[in-house]
Amino acid sequence: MNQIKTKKEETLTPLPKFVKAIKTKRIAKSGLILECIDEMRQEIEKFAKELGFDLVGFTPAKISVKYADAFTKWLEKGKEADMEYMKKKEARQNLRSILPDAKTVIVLGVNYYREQKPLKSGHGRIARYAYGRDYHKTIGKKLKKLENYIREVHKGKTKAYVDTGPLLEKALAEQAGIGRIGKNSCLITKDFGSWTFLSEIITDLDISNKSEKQEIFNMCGNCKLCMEACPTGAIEEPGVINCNRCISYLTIENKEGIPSKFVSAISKAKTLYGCDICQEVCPHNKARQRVSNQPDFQKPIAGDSINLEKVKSIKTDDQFLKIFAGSPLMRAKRKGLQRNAETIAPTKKLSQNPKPQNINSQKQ
Ligand code: B12
Ligand code: SF4
Ligand code: SF4
Repeated sequence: MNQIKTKKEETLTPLPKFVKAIKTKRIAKSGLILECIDEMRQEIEKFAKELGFDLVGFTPAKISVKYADAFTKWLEKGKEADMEYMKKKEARQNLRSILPDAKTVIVLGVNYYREQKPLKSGHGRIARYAYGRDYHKTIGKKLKKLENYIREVHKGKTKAYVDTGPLLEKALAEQAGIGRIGKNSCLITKDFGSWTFLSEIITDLDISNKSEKQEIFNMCGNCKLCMEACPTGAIEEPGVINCNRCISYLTIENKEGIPSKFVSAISKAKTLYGCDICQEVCPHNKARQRVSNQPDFQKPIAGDSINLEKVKSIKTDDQFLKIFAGSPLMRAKRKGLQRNAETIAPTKKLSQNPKPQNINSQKQ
């Protein structure tokens, strides 16, 4: 790597131009001459912000034992429901199984908060994250540009994810000082609350803030508002979600019917796709949320609610695709979204054995 050189190497490899231009930093303690790491971090952060990332943090590419253990326990108790992809343990606990020389994870946050209009009668609520274009696509594009920059300018290897790989994203974000995990299990940031998408670039550049202390704000304390507000009791312990009970899982990932014990809660909450309840009640969010200025998130596809009868009336998958192409709602497919609409507002069925009418008695 060209940014770290021992005294011996100093005369051997000429520094590339961009490095020469940067002020050199010497850290005598380790015996190594560490050059321009701070500046490199600053440059990456600056470019990331130009691309529209709101938050940037750096952490060593090693997941702390406390997160790895919590994840193992969560799996052992079957809290992942039917999400088979959550069982990939190896990569979540060892980032070097993804990128063998991994040294640093650059964690990036994007604010997606938006206000919602009061829910109209006959409508179902869409979680805020799914208002417009799918964030995997919009953030994925930004990540590509940042990866290219890191590869070309800083000669680093990279591997990027936005909810697309086997990473413990919230744990990495907490390690990188982007925010703290609350009892609702969401990563709550200082600047935007938990209305923040996370993404990461794993790199072989050794540029993490190893010595920097994370600024910690007072988290949950005695508050339990999210646990009390959850309509299905899915936050079973502080920071632990049982997906089998979570409306977000039940209305998005779940491929089966909605279990009857949750029908009344979903019908009452009118959550057609996803669920924001445990974030809406959080005092940290109330104090920090700011409407997102990301151009990509301004244009509605699903919007903040949908008429339930309209959802039910979609006849074919092609029709569904025409309405929701590019939206996160594609994940539930027509079948899933219509199941959710039926759960909130069951279609009145005609009696299966209608009484035969006496033709003679019919009024003319
Ligand atoms: C699986 C998954 C889900 C599942 C399970 C959610 C969950 N909490 O695990 C379901 C489908 C329910 C779901 C729902 C939602 N999701 Co989701 N989901 C994921 C995914 C793919 C993996 C999460 C995971 O690894 N879970 C396993 C458990 C073990 O991990 P964990 O919650 O991180 O647990 C840690 C902490 O609880 C902590 N911990 C352990 N003990 C204790 C004790 C205390 C006291 C505390 C405070 C913490 C703590 O250590 C654990 C290990 O890391 C991530 C993307 C990713 N690759 O990380 C997105 C992700 C977490 N989801 C996201 C979003 C936006 C949502 C929803 C808001 C969507 C919606 N509106 O419907 C909801 C929120 C529901 C909620 N309260 O969590 C965002 C969260 C962003 C943020 N700022 O937190 C992520 C990061 C996607 C992204 N790239 O932006 N999701
Ligand atoms: S997303 Fe909804 S159902 Fe899931 S834990 Fe939060 S409040 Fe409960
Ligand atoms: S609602 Fe209260 S307990 Fe839940 S995450 Fe927010 S501060 Fe923590």
